[in-house]
Amino acid sequence: VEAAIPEPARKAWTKFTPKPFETTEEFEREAIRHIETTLARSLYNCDDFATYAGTSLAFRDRLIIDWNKTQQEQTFADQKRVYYLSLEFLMGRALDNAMLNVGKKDVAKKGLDEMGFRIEDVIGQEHDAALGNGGLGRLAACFLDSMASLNIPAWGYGLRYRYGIFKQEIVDGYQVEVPDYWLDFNPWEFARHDVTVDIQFHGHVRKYQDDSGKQVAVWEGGEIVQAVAYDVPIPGHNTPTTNNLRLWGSKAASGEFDFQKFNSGEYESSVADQQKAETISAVLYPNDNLDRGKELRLKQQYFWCAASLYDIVRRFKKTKRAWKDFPSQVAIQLNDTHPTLAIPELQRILVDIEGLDWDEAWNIVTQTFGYTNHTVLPEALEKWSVPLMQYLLPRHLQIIYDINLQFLQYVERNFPKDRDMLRRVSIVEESQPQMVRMAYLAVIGSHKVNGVAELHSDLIKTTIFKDFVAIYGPDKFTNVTNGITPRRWLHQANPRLSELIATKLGGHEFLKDLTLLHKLEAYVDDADFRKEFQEIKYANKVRLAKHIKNTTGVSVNPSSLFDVQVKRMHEYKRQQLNIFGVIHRYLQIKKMKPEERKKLQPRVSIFGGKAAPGYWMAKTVIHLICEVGRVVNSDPDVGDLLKVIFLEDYNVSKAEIITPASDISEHISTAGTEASGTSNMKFVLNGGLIIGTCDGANIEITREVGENNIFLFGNLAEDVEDLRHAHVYGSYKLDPDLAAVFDAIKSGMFGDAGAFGHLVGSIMDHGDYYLVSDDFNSYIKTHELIDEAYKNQDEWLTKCITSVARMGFFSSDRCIDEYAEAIWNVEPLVPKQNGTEH
Ligand code: GP0
Repeated sequence: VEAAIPEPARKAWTKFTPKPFETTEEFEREAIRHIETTLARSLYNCDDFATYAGTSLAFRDRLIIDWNKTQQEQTFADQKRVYYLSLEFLMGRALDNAMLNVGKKDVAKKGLDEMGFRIEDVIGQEHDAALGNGGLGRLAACFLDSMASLNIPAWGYGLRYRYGIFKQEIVDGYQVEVPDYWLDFNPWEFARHDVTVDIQFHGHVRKYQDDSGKQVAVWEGGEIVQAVAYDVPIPGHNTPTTNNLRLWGSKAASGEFDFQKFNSGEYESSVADQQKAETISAVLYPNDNLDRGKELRLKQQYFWCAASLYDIVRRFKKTKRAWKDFPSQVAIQLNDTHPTLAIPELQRILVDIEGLDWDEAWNIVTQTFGYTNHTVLPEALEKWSVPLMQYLLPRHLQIIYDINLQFLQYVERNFPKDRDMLRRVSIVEESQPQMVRMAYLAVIGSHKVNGVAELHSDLIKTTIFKDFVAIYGPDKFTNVTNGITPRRWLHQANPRLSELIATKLGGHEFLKDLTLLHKLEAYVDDADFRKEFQEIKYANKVRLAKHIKNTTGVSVNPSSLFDVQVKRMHEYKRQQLNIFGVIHRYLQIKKMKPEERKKLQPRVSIFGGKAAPGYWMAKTVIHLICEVGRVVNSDPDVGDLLKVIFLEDYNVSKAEIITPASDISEHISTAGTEASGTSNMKFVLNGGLIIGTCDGANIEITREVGENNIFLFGNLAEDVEDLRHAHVYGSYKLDPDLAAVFDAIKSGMFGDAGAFGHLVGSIMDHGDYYLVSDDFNSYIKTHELIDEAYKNQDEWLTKCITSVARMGFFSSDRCIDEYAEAIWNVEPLVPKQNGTEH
C-alpha cells in the first residue's frame, strides 16, 4: 500500500502524531478544549449536554487514533476480513461503552467531577442509536463488540437511517408513535464525503456477443442514487483493536441534481429529486418478525448491498490478488435474508463487470457467503414479487433465474423421481404474481446456513429447509447459539455486580472469558458474598422503582417480587398470556379474606415493548395492560400485593436499568416460535431467574443452570401441531380459569369490553393459534411455585448465584469464536501494543 505523503514530508507527521489523553488532567484539557472550540460553548453556558458532547469528542479522538492504527495494521497484515451485513444495528448509547472499553471511566469520572458535573448525568444526555427493532439488531451490536474485543478484523455494514425505531408514547393507555430524529448531534460518526458509490436502479439489460463470441450483458439506463459512507468506530474491550461500522446514507448523485431544471427556474422539482434520493435511507421499517414487501424496503436492501459490495470488492482489488483468492480474503455474513441481494450482486460484478465465467464466479460467491436464519414464522419469511424485481433490478432478476435454472437442473439429476420437489424448492414460487423466495436464494448462495439456538437450528432442518438438507446433506446446516456481550450487559449495566465478581475472581478477566464465572460457585455459601449480592439486587430494584415513579407516577415497593416482560409486542411472545395471568391473580385477591391476603407474596408486574404501528392485536395487548394497571393500581383492596406497570418506550438504555432489577422475567413464547431469545440470557446473568417455555435458548439455559434454577412450563414444540388441530376441530375445552378472566374483561371491569373483543375472540373462537388456553393452567401453577420459592429468600438467592456462575456459555465472544472457526475461517489479528495504552 502506497502512502500519500512522500518520505521527506513525513517528519512533520511523525512529530505531530496525535497523542491520546491518559491522565485526568489531560482528559479535562481535551474535553474543555472541545467544549470551548469545537462546540463554541464556555464556562458560562456549559450544561450537561455540552459536557456530554465535549466528553464524547475527547473519547472519540482516542477511538479514532486506535481506529487508524487498527485499519492500517489490518490492511498490511493482508489477511481475511469478516463483513457483517445487517439492516439493523441496535447500538444504544456509545459514551459509557467507550469509557469502559478503553478503560478510562475512572479518569473521566474524576475529571467531570472536577469540572462540576456528575458522570451519570452526562452519560444520560446521549440519545440512543436505535437503528433496529429488537433481538436481531441487538445481536448485531453485541457481535460488533465481540469481534473487536477478540481482535477479529471485521466491518459491519448497514444503513444510516435518519429516523431510527419510533419513540413510543403512551397516551390514555394507547401507544402513539413519534419519529426518532436522532442525528441533530452525533459525535460517534465520521461522514466520509469522499467515499461514495453510485447505485443504479431500473433501466434495461442489453445482451450481445463480444468479439470472442462470448455472451455479454450490460445493465443500462435507469436512475442513479449516491451512497455516502458514515463510519462509526467500534472499540474492543481492553485492546487497541477498533473496528469499523460503515453505514450508508443516500443522496442524489451529483450528475443527477438537475442544473438544467435549476437554472430554468424549476427549483422546486430539482429539490424534489434530491429529496426522493434521500428517502432511501430515511427510515427504519418498524416491523419485527414480519415481512411487508414494500418497494422502498427493496430499494433500501439493494442500495445497501450494492454499496457494501462495491466497497468490499474495491478493497480486495487493492491487494492485486487473483479472483480465486476472494473467499480466502473475504467472508460475508448475511444477518437474516435482508441482504440476500448481495448474492446476485456479487455474481453480477464478477460475470458482467469483471468478465469471469459463470461457474468460476458462482464458486467464489458460494464460498464467500454465510447465512443466518432468525425465524421460522411464515409471515416473516421474505418474498419479493417478480414484477417488482423486474422493474427495479432487471439484471438481478435474470441472474436469479439463471441461478435457479442451474440449481433445479442439479436437483432434477439427483432426485429424478420426485417431480414435486422442483416446485417446492424453486427460488421462484409459482403464485400469482410469482414471488422470489429470499431464504431459498440465501441457502443456495451460501456455504453455511445457521440457526441461532439448538432447537431452532433443528427445526429449520425439519421444516422450512427440509428439502435443502436432502439436496445438500446435513453438513451445510449448523447451529450457533446466540450470546450477549458481558461488557454492556454486566459490566456497564450492573457495575456493582461486576465489581463484586471481580473482587472474588481476582480481577475483571471474566469480562473477556465469561466461563471464568464458574469459580463463583465456590462462594455460594459465603455469607458476606451472599449479603452483598442481595444488596446489589435490592439497590437495582430501588433504582428501577424510582424510574417507575418518575415515568408513571406509580409507587412500587422494592421488596416486592419484580416480574418483568420486556421485548417487542408480538402474539407469539404471548404478553397476552402474562396479562391474563395478572388478571387471574387480581380476581383471586379480590376473592380473598384479609388474613389470606396477608400470606400472599407481593408482586410488581412490569411490561415494556413496542408494537409495530400496523399490528392491531399487539396494540390491543398494550391497551389491556394499561387498563388493568389503571384498575389494579388504584384498588385499595390490593395495595402493595399487586402493581401493574407498562414502561413507555422500551429501548437499549432502559434495558440497562430494567435488566439488573428483575427477580423473575418472562420468556413464554409458544414452543417452537422464538428462535433464541437473548434477553433471557441478560436477565440470568444479572442475578434474576426466569419463567419460560421449552423454546429457543431457554432450553440451553436450563441445561447450563440446572432444572432446579429455572421455572419451565407449558407444552412442547413437538405437540404444538396436534394441539392446534384439536382447536380447529373443536376437541378441546377452554381453560376454566381463563374463561373467568374473559368474563371479567367482558363485564367491562377493565374499561370498554369492545376494545378487547378481537383479542378474546382470537382465543375463544378463532383457533387459539398461539395456544394460550392450552398453557394457561401450567402457567399460573408455575407462578404459584415462584411465589412459594421467593418466600424462601435464602434458597432463592442460592438459585440466583448458582445461575450466574453457570452463564459463561452465553457470551457473544463464544458465538464469535464459533462463527470464526466453523463458518468464516478467520483468525484474530493481535495488535501491536503501539496504539493507546490498555
Ligand atoms: C428474528 F426474524 N428476530 C426475526 C426478526 O425479524 N427480528 C428479530 O428480532 C429475533 C428472534 O425473534 C429472536 O428469538 C432471536 O434471538 C434474535 O432474532 C437474534 O437471533 C429474539 O431474541
